[in-house]
Amino acid sequence: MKIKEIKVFVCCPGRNFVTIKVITEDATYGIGDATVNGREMAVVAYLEEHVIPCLIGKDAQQIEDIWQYLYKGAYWQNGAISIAAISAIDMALWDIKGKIAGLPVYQLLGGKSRKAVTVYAHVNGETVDDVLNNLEVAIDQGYKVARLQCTIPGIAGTYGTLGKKKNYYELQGDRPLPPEHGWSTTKYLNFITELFKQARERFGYDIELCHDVHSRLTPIEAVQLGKMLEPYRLKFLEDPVTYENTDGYQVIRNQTAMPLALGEKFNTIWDAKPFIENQTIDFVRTAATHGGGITALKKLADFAALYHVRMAPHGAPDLSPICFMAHMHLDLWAPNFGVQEFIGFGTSTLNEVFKYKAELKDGSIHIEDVPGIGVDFDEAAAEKYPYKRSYLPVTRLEDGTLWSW
Ligand code: CS2
Ligand code: MG
Repeated sequence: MKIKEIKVFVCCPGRNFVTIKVITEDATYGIGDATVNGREMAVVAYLEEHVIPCLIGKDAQQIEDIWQYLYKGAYWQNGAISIAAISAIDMALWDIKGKIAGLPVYQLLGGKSRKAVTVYAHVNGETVDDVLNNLEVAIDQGYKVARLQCTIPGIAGTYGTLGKKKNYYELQGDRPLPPEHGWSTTKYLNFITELFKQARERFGYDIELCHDVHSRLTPIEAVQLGKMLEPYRLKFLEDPVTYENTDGYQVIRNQTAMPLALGEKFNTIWDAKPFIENQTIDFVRTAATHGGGITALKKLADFAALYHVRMAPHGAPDLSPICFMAHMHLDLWAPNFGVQEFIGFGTSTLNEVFKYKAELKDGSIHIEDVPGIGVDFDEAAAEKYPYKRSYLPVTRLEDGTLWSW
């Protein structure tokens, strides 16, 4: 079954998304997500100039060979831009294979290991009371796991909270240049324990809690934080330290019992390898769009399982519903699935462009048995929402030093 055409779309139904559609000679098609937040057009150029011309006429059924061809064959193996392109092609080919087989992708991976996919909700606010009131709402809605983030007193624009916005999908339409946010590790460490202390006092230990540090600490500061939060038994602390510092995680690991999650920025299984084989992390956060698609994530899950590391795929709003649904299949299959990040089903605008069926019940997502990945992309609707250049913020310390956002 030969590939006849591959189309690339960039649209902004609230957020910018890069979507591809692979069409075969017999008019079967599959879709994939190639979004790299803030660098969308670089992926488009990579796809149009360097990927698509090489794939026309190739057999759409040979997913593994096409993956190797785009990865090894490029000579320049990794990097966020090229991997997003490979990931999108890979997803689209799994979608096609599912459609040909008449089976949902999780069946092609080996079938279901569980009934539904447990997700963690984003719970945030401007004050501890705000966050805890929102946590009460989440618990009432049936969530079993929640990520708590709070504005830190005295720091402008703290990561992970919504500020004046009501919905995550509003966050990126108005940032044609990167806004600048502040950071102070001292203010953060002086405050953050209170959030989890009060959460446990008010809600007890049945609700599982996570927290994302967004790579803003040094390893020894992360040790301090880990020890401070140990009594509140988090499910995981995410990205305490930037992932380039592999040994830094050993420092944290050796000194606190805090479970660690890492990997939303990993591009390959090789990025994850040292953290997994040295058992310095507990959850690996790699997304299908940024880590090599379904083919690569299946290998990553199998490798992680050998070391009791569980999958907790990234589920931010800058990953499109195609990636979200690809994760549903992987999460249903992976024997070592942990938890899936979830920020809601999005706005009516988003759902006008991406059509899929998934339902949230008791803190878990259930999907319907449809062939392939189970998402459709409405080209005409997408045209109504053209790309808008938009950036993540950058962070500076109080003295002006550039820091990790
Ligand atoms: C975050 C993301 O969801 C998360 O855990 O770290 O929101 C991240 O900031 C964005 O995906 C960056 O594009
Ligand atoms: Mg994160």
